[in-house]
Amino acid sequence: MKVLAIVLAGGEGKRLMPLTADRAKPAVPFGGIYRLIDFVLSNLANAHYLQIVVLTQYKNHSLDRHISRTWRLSAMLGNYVTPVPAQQRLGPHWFSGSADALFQNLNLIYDELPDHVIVFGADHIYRMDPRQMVDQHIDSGADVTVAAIRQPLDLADQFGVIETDPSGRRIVAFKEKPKDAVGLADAPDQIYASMGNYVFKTQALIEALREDALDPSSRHDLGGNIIPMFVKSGGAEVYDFAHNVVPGSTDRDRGYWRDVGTLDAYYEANMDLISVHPVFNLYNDRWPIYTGNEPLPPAKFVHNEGDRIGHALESIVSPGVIVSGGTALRSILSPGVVLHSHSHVEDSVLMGCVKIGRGAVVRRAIIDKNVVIPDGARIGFDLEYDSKRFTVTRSGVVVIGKNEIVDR
Ligand code: ADQ
Repeated sequence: MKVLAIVLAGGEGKRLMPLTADRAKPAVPFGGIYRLIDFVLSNLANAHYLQIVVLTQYKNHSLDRHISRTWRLSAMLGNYVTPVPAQQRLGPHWFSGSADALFQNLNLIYDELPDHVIVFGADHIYRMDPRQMVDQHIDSGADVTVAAIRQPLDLADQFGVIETDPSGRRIVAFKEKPKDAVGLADAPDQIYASMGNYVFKTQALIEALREDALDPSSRHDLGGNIIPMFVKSGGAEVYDFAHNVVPGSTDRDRGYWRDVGTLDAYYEANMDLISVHPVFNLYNDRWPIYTGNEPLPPAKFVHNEGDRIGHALESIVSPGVIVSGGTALRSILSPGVVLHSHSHVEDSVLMGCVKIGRGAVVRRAIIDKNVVIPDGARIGFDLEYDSKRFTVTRSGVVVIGKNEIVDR
């Protein structure tokens, strides 16, 4: 049974601004050393789906570079992860929907002639064994199988919302981001949400994409147009993510899935990594999350001026970090971060090479690459002042964009 995997990585990620100001959403750094796209690619690689095409589009430079440097599978064995940038078409159609991206790249499917095509999104944090979904898809004979998970009703307008027949398997309605969703019969405050991960019979996918391409009223969107077409013809089934079991997982992290579509969700997903018993366990070596970084020296914690030892508690500390007389609490310190003496960082995500000046204090912040926080500065205390110079999220997290100059 031949399977081709296509990862959709062209989303603009407007709601993650400023983190997506000059990088595609799937290239946004996460958890110190990873990028968002590493999670889906690791799930596919661990399942031995090793022919993978990544469709890129928006600001794809750092994404392409990350994929081509890190995701180098054995070409001799016919394995690959290939980034494919969108066609540079002129005019208003340059940014097109996900179905159009697949249609434009049908040649990649013809080249491989797979029996089934996996189409997965690129911006979720989770572990999943996709073989279990593919097995169900093959057994049921469905044209398309859509992975689904229960989510709170008040988030319905961010998801494709699925209704099934009484068997719980056949999809009878699929509404993309509805404003008027109703809760499930057995849990009125929940909906059944599409995870944006699909498995298609190859021929059925090709026919649907061709039909959609001819429809001038279509937005050429998988969730908005293609899946509803399959629902109408009766060929769409649901795969319940709650049944997925990944080797090495525990009761605590089984079923974990985060859509990091907003800055607050991104912040919370980072914080999910750092408790003593994390709800997402990076240390499960039976289903590793792969990534690649520059070789850097080990992290070090040093004494400074004899009165204070640099330390970090309940934190993730990456290679190349120097904590020199400062303290970090419940934080993510990415490669090359430096905390100078008497500085204090808590409940924060510091991306690569952020420098925290002497005596500076940072609370509940996301600070993107290369930002220098000057000596004595205070971030996250006066949110009114912070919101004049930075982005402040609904829940009060201060976000400072890449390379931004910060005054005291
Ligand atoms: P969204 O994520 O809002 O909802 P979309 O913006 O189409 O839908 O993005 C889906 C995936 O496709 C993302 O990984 C994105 O990066 C990528 N993408 C979008 N346009 C692309 C293009 N032209 N080329 C390449 N890649 C592109 C989707 C589904 C919902 C589901 C949620 C789950 O539509 O039904 O509930 O995902 O998060």
